[in-house]
Amino acid sequence: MRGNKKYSHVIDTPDPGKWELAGYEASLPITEKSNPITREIDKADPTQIVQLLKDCDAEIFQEEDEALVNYKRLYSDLVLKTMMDIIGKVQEVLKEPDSTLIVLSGGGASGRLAFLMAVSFNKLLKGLGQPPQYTYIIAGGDRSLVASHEGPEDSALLGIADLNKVCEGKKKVIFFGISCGLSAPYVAGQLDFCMNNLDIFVPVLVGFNPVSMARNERIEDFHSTFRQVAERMEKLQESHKAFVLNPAVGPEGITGSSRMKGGSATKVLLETLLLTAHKTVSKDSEISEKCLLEILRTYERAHKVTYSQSKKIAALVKQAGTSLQKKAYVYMVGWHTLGIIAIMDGAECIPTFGADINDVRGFLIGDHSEMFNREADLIAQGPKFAFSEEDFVKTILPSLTELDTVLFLFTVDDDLVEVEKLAVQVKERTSNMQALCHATVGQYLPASLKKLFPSIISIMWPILFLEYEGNFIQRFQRELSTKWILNTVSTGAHVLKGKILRNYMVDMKVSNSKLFGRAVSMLQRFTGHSQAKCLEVLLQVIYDPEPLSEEIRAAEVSKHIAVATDKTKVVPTALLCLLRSCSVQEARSRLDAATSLRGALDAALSAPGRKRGASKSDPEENST
Ligand code: F1P
Repeated sequence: MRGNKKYSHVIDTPDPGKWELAGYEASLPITEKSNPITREIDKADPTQIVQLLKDCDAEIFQEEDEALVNYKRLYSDLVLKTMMDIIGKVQEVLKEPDSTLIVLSGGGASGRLAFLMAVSFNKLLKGLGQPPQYTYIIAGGDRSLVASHEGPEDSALLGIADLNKVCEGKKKVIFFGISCGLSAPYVAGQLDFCMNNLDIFVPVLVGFNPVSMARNERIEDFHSTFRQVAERMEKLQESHKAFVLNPAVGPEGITGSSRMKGGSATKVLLETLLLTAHKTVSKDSEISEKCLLEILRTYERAHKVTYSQSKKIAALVKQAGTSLQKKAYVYMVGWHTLGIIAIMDGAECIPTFGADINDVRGFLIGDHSEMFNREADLIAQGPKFAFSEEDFVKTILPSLTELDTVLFLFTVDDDLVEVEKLAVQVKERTSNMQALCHATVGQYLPASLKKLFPSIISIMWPILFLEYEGNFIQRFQRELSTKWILNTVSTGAHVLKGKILRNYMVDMKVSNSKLFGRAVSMLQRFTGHSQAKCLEVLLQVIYDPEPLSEEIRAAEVSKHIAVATDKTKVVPTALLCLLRSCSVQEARSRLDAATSLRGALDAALSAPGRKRGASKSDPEENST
């Protein structure tokens, strides 16, 4: 451990990782690098999986090391200073509620977090008797909140149109565009639009790569790349007209899975910033670094408190993994915002692990009126968009079996009679029930509820005597803690099911341009073949049984994605074709016959006669 840390940390923040060294996977942005910590997560047991992901999460709080490449980190002076500058802008808007708006926007997990935070801060305002001042935008609209829908985040023009709609008639708007990888065209378009209308907008880009690593690929319906937009933002930051908030938090435990650390760090950064703005406005006090640090430390504390339950989390990983291995399901029912975290986690398993809709699925118990922009897009729209208590009771409960796992997520302040009622109903169908319960020291669960669950992860939080805004810290901690546990459980369960190779999401869905690029890069890394060859084979698999024509080869990536989105096992099939020099058909039948996808791919990687370079244990050497 380094001796000269600037702040007294709550958790032992790790030493700098190998990924920080200058040459490490140099061609990849941080958010797409593979994390050296989890290189062998595919072979880990549940206890090890929890430990590895805990260590990855701790990197969020790691300090900048000037002796190394010198990435900005969460606690870097520059980041704290940017946060304070943005807080100043947010304060101005909070003081003038008429015709002003704070917009949070993103695609996929980032859009769902935008939703969660808009809901939270409007609730905070409501408690003060003030009207809502926040809104969210998610690529693809409200349906993307509960279902996997990555395609719309590829359109910059759609982003601009959606932004225009919510900002109509507003005189001042703070716009937070979240894209963990500094990559989503949808967000790039919106930020660019804001910069063209600086009389109204203060744009803030939130993500976790340096601007020099922002995506530089052409955007099909736009004139600039994400990087060009981000560079323009950086220039405008000099005159405080735009801001880039982009500390490095290290590569994800599962390569590219920005729902994990990226999502958590988004929550930590923005909640800290917005809460400080509210606190200072209501107390009419100065913004201070001390105030920011105090809140950031509470999130560090949440990491420590959460992972003190590692043993029980590991048991849950094992149980969820067993359900998935037996082709059964993992349902998570969460009260209030914990339900939003559950829905988020389930929806993200679909693109990340090529999971089926019910494999891991979340439901929101409790009132959801006033949460959504267009609730009508979700209610009674069919099984794909089911998310509520009513949906769970009507459609899932009757079909539950002994092989399924049901996880209850609640706090002791929720309606425990209601929790018990649902738990009794679930228990009639499966004994595989688990609970994650948050309590404050001195609060206890009623014995009748306790005895319904074979095991409960009970997280005890210290009593905080705080003023009104400060109480939200407790709520945010519980949410983040739940997010960390659910991310670990769903990731761990899919690792146990054999969906991960080394630390790569080999069975991901090829459902947008970022994911298409990731698929090609993954094929190159594992096979050592050229980009052109990997692209060719990927297209063969996507279009199979149609042979590749020159017209297909020349088509825009969006066309390939439209065809690939609904197909399964695209990347593993392409990988097997390349590794075994076999046809698409043969690769498919091999995968269909295999008990574990990882097993089939691993066997191909270590087959005798395979070219060296393809199966190197050190992916760094094999970097593209
Ligand atoms: C947005 C996102 C991710 C999702 C998947 C596709 O990423 O939707 O949330 O898990 O990777 O992209 P970003 O714009 O926040 O980088």
